[in-house]
Formats: sequence, C-alpha cells, structure tokens
Amino acid sequence: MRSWPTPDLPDVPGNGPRPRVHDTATGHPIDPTTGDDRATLYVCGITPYDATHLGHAATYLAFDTLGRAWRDAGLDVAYAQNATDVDDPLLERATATGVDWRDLAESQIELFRRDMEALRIIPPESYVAVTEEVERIAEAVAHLERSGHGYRVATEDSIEGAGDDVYFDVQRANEHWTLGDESRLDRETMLALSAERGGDPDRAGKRDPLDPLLWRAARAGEPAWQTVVGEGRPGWHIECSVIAGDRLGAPVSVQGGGSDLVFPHHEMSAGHTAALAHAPLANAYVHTGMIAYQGTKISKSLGNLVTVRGLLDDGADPRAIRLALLSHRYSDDWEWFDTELESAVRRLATWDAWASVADAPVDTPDTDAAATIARLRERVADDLDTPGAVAVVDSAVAAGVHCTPTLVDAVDALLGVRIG
Ligand code: 5CA
Ligand code: ZN
Repeated sequence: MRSWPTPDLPDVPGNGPRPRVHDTATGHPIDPTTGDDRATLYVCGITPYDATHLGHAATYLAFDTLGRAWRDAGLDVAYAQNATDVDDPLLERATATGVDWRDLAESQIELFRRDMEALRIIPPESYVAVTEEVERIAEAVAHLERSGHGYRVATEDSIEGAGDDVYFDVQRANEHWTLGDESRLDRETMLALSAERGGDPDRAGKRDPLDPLLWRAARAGEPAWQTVVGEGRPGWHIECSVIAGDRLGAPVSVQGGGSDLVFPHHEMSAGHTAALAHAPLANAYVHTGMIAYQGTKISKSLGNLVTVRGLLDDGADPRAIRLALLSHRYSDDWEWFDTELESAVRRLATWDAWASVADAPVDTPDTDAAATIARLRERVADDLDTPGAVAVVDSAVAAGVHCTPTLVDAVDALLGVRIG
C-alpha cells in the first residue's frame, strides 16, 4: 500500500563507519550487514486501532536512525514494514466502537503516515498491510502443513466448512531453529509471555503449549478469506515472516521492533522462516526499550497515551519531539515527562541560533566542523548512541565551533533535525 513522503536527505561528503547494533540473539553489538553494499531492514509495524503514541514514535525513530547511519556509511537500504490490519485487538475495538474494522484500520494507518511524515521518518519502500498478503500467507501456511511443521487442532466454533485452526509445531521446527535462541529466555518465562502476548498456551489439543497459531479458521462475524488452507485469517507471527521474506529475502540484516516483541513474536517469526526457507529470519534482532508515562508502559489498552498528534495539535515543533526522543538511548526503557519537550525546545533554540550563522564567511578553517561531523558519525554508528550524538552537537555549540552548511547537513542527515 501507499507509504508516506520521503524527507529531504542531504548528501554529506565522506562516509561514516558501518553501524554496530545490539543483537538480542547474541547479546552483543554486531555489524549485521554482510559485506556487500546493501542492508535490509524489516520493522514490525503498527496494529492500527489507535493513534501513534510516543512509544511507537520512538521505535520507528530508532530504526530510522539505523537507516540513516547505513546510508551515511554508503549502503543501499531496502526497508519493509507491515501493518497488522486484521487482528483481535483491532477487531475488538471496531466492535466496541461500532466502526467497520476496515475503516478503523484505514483511518489509523492514515494518521500514522501523517505522524511519520511530520517526524521526518524515512518511509519503507514496501509498506504492506496484512490484508494485502493473505493469499501469500495462506500459501506459506499450506507449505508448513505439507512439510509437517503445521498441524490442525480440532476447532468446535468455526463456521460451516471453514475447518480447523492450524498451529506451528515448535518441536518439529527444531531441526532448523532452536526455540529460545533469539529471545534467550527459559521455558517458564516463554510460557508466561506467551499467555500475556496473544498466545494460547492453554488451548487443548496442541502438541506443545508454546505452539503459536498459524491460521485461524473463520468464526461467525469475523473477517475471513477463502484460501488454499480454507476460509479464515492469518495468525500473527507468520505475517511478518512472510512479508519480510517476500519483500527483502531472508535473512534480513535487521529485524526490529519494541522489546515487547522479543517473545513470542520475533522468536516465532524466526521459527516460521527457518521452517519455510531453511534460513534465519535476520542477522540481528534489534529491540527498542518500552516508554512509560505516569508510571506505566504507554499502551493503547491502558489508555495512558501521549500521542504524536496530541503534541502536534498543542503546537509542538515536530523537530523538538524528535530531539526529545533522540535524547534517550533507544534500547533503554524510560519514562516520558512533560518536561522532555520543554528541554528539547530550549536545546533546539540554541542549535537554531548557532546554525543561523552557518552561511556566514569565516576566516578560521573548518577543521572543528569536520571533527564534529566525525564524532557525530562515530556516536550514531556505535549502537545508535543518539544521546551521545546530541551531546556532540551541544559541546560544539558550547565550544563556539563555527557551524558550517556541511555540519548543518550532517545533523540533518544523521539525526533528521534541520537546524538554522
Ligand atoms: N503490529 C504489531 C507488530 S507486527 C505491533 O506490535 N503493533 S503495535 O501497534 O502494538 O506496536 C507497534 C510497534 O511499536 C512495535 O514495534 C512495538 O514493539 C512498539 N511499541 C509498542 N508500545 C511501545 C512502547 N510503549 N514503547 C516503545 N515501543 C513500543
Ligand atoms: Zn511483526
């Protein structure tokens, strides 16, 4: 489907180092590219039933920073993202509010596009709704059934002719992939997280309580498609597995999302890809921390939302929202306070004033500006250390480094904030 407009991306002379990012699977920072000039990025997209909150924004901003660092290192970047536009929470919200689920998804995706554009997030070339990929996903489920990785579980409440649900056999997939390798979690934790995050460990008839749903046979009143595996709709993890594999090819350099997706979502998506393609899903699994507000994780279901739209409607400069988020380490859990924006606004005013003389001629050489650019590049490439990069600019301003047009471009290219 349609993505959103691409922001201007200035060309900065020279190249930064190839970024290293923390990989959840190995527990270390690694360069997830494979030596050629291409990097591929798959980031788990929104479930479009409510406005983009700051947690989402921070997550997409972190991977935007990775894309910027890769481009600055001279790599071609291919980026795909999904939108989970058919899933239980969305259907429940649609029913509760009396809105057609398709209209709800479409309107929220449109709002998301506008928020991403305002924040100058570089869009994915492949922005894919699950409803566009149902046939492909069903083919993958059929393939998994044929190879013995998918099996049916007796389903009493499906509609006439829709048949049974299909589950993924995690034990059977063990020849290509090891359960727990991506998340580094023990079984007890996996069971608890599965119950908490959309799984159904207590469902009778499964071979292993951790086996996730691949295909949900149609129920009365639920959206369903007639496909090779019967009438129904896709399970959650398989959508990302199929879309990433189709659009980018497995393994992708980075599979990204918030840390709430480490298990079961990314673990199971990796299992599906291993069973389908006999390849890992990703070279690195990169996770952003959870942002909280007023003491609890920001979440649609908890209703403690600070939305990008709300801040913009209150007159916030989108650059300040961006800078406020960049002032935190992407992998940390942290809490948003209303004062975050105020300090970002103050910082931005200082940077703007500094950059407003960027075109003025100077008789000093630009070595300080060049050194600042090198430090900026180094910070961003070091596991996306954006607080460090912000500090580099702060110190340049404080030290009276002459701000050159190239330096303005470098701040723009790497941090996505146009100053001056
Ligand atoms: N559609 C699925 C992924 S396939 C999903 O998790 N959708 S979501 O709308 O719930 O979240 C969208 C993205 O934002 C995911 O990467 C998720 O991990 C991330 N996210 C959600 N809540 C937060 C939060 N409080 N802080 C940081 N990131 C968050
Ligand atoms: Zn996903």
